[in-house]
Amino acid sequence: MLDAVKPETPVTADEAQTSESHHVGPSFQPTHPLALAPVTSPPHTVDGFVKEFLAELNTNAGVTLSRSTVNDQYLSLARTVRHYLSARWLENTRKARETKAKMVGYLSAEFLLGRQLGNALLASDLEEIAEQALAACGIDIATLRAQEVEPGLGNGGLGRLAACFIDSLATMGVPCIGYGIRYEYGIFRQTFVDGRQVEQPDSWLTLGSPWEFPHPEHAVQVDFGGHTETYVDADGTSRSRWIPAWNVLGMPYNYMVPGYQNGQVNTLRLWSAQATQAFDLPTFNSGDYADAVRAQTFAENITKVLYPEDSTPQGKELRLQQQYFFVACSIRDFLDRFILDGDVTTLPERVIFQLNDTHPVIAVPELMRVLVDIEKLDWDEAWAITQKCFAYTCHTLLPEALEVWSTELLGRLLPRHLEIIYRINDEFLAEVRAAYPNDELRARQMSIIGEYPERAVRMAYLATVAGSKVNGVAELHSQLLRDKVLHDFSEYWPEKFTNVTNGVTPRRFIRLANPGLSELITETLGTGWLTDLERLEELEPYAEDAGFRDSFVAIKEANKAKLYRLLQARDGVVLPEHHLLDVMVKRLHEYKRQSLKLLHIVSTYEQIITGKVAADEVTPRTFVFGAKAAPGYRIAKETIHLINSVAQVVNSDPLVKDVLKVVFPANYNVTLAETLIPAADLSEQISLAGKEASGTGNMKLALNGALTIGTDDGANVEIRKLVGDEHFFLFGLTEPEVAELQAKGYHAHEYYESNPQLKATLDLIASGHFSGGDRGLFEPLVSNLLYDDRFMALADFESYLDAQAKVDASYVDQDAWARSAVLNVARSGFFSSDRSMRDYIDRIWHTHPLR
Ligand code: 26W
Repeated sequence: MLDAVKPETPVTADEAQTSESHHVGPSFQPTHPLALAPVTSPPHTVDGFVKEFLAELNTNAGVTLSRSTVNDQYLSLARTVRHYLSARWLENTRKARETKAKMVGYLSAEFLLGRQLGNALLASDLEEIAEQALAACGIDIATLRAQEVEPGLGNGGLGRLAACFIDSLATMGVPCIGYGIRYEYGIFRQTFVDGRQVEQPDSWLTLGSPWEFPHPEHAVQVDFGGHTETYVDADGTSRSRWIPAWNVLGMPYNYMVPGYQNGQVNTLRLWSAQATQAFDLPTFNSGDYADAVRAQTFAENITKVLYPEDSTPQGKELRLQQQYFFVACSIRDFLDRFILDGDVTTLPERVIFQLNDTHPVIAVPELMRVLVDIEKLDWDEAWAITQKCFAYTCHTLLPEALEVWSTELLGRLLPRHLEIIYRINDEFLAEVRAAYPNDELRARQMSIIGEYPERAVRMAYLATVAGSKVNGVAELHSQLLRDKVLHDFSEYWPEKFTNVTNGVTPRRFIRLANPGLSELITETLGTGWLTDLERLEELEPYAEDAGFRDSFVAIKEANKAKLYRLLQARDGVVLPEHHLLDVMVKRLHEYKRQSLKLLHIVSTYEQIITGKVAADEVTPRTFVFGAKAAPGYRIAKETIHLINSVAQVVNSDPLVKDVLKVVFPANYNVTLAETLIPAADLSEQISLAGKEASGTGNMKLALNGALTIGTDDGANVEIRKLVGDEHFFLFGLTEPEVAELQAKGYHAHEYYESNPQLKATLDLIASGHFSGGDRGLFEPLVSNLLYDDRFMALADFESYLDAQAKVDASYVDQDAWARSAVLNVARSGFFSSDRSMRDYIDRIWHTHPLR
């Protein structure tokens, strides 16, 4: 059946390669003065903007202002802002190509971009002009901002980090192309039905996407399936070639990545799949209409939807198709558009491809295939080039999150790539055996090919063998990669392993999300801090300034009020003022321990309703959750259900007298984060030590003046070191203590037995108190904590509650709290993604800004 739909075997992608043929070529002699003039951007004036906007509305949207819809106006506004950036964009790309600058090729299956309009207006310094121009047209720009649908082309941390990184590289003027996938449907929209997560498709493209530039003329053909054969070529060399069974076309869509008011604009190129031959006329004429378009549907499926898992790969064939598709397009595209003289041996001087986790690692055998099979380089020369062109960032510590692809599936989908991986492994193991003679166990341990439970390619090992550098995303994480996850490799290649602690872009997560705080900082320090964030340390003395603290607190209160207005408008939730805002926003995962947060809430509630403490003795708190669960992750979805059920009971229990509120706004995404994070007082970073690679929400919250309660995990360790122990609520087992307890054998039930408050808390949940008396509903979750508790929530319960008691006590002294909050901001400048980029450039990429 399947074979029928696969298009006939055309020439291979490489033979069909369309190189520069579509450019106008040498005979192109423009004469008109305008055609010779450099591309300019429109006048940076209100009138200039009005003129561009109305032209867009009338000529592009084809409507008059008076008849235009909000969406017409939004699309026209977006396109108008594009005009102001495109001149610089074209100039940048030209300069990068002509100066043969070394570029960063950031390969990522996810880019969680967030809304584009605000950032584009900021980057092009058009905020005021646009607001005035639209007001002059009778339009409130806020209405148009709200019209934008955010491109949810990512799951969480990894995808958002990629977006922060390309923003920083553009702002630093470093030439970079982000390469990824243009999913037709991004991360699902989360709704709650009776407190349970229900996923809705994310049709983000329905109303058009004004920020993308399709370039069908740069389409790339990508092959799949088939078999390989060896042959002897003209000069007697035995070679292999791939005879693919089917192919699709990769359509590129360019997105601008504007630097912050520096005239630099980099490119994000996202690929969308479509059938090489969209429509099969003979089949159609034979009356089988469905069959005639099946190829198109089949091809489009490849980039139809983002896989919503962010830790447990499902090993689905379509996922591998997605990974190979965007990687093959990207490598072909880079060679076509930047290696103009066709001399691929110069590639290492022209690009460093950063592998954003294992998802794009199939790029390694793909480049080898192109260099050996197409460019006819010999293996060793090709391998030397490949090793210089790649570097690998690992973003996880969970063994189950490390991708492996069965040789059965790889051999079927990408037969030539499997051959190449086998050869890479053979040559590598020969080296290992030479270095560790008669230590076959080590060779088997380090082999890229694993044998159990099935023969499979270990993508993290392939990335480590091929990459020039391997880095973790926080000091503790990178140390654990060296000591545990990739120990054999770091022992063999110590110099290959490094660390680059994550960062976040201050443009989006301070300037755009928290304009009040930004103004206060600029009033105090002047401008410049937004691209040199460690200047925030100059705020330290102001922590002692009561006036400054008052302004700081007033801004926090205003941000809270803005959040409350949003939650009331969105979900009809009315929240009491003057509550400590306790925020836990991140993907729902057991290792992140939303369950421990829940135990704290239920324990506090239990003490009030049982009279152990009087409601008015408790520091009034509003607990805010934001979290999506992977649709197939049962325990995560049950935890969401329990959180919503606890919220319902606590929020309506008169005994609690409003001192506790629990809210869980659905569909946590970048846009909601931009309103939530500036309002937070307390940042919950409570993962089991040794499980969270870094975290980036922790950085955003600290930079917006929230105090952190957290374990010594991921980047929390570096946040605590910089802000100071007295301004951080540390608790819990350390990573070595966790390892020791795991080795000794951890029995969660013992903690339940030995801690009466923990017992009372779990018993209350088990009693059905939050499920209308139905004891069975949350029994699986309770027994999972009592008898499994893989992430030791019960072991850290007591220490966590002690830390929360310290939080309660500290918050009473609002001024001392404000002082700590100011110092958190002042001492968190290190967590700018600009600093991360400087580290990547110094330790891994060795590129530099465009001169
Ligand atoms: C389905 C397979 C899969 C496996 C892992 C999909 C996505 C992943 C990502 C690596 C998960 C992820 O987002 N990791 C997070 O990366 C952030 C950026 O470095 C870190 O700050 C977080 O600690 C880490 O969990």
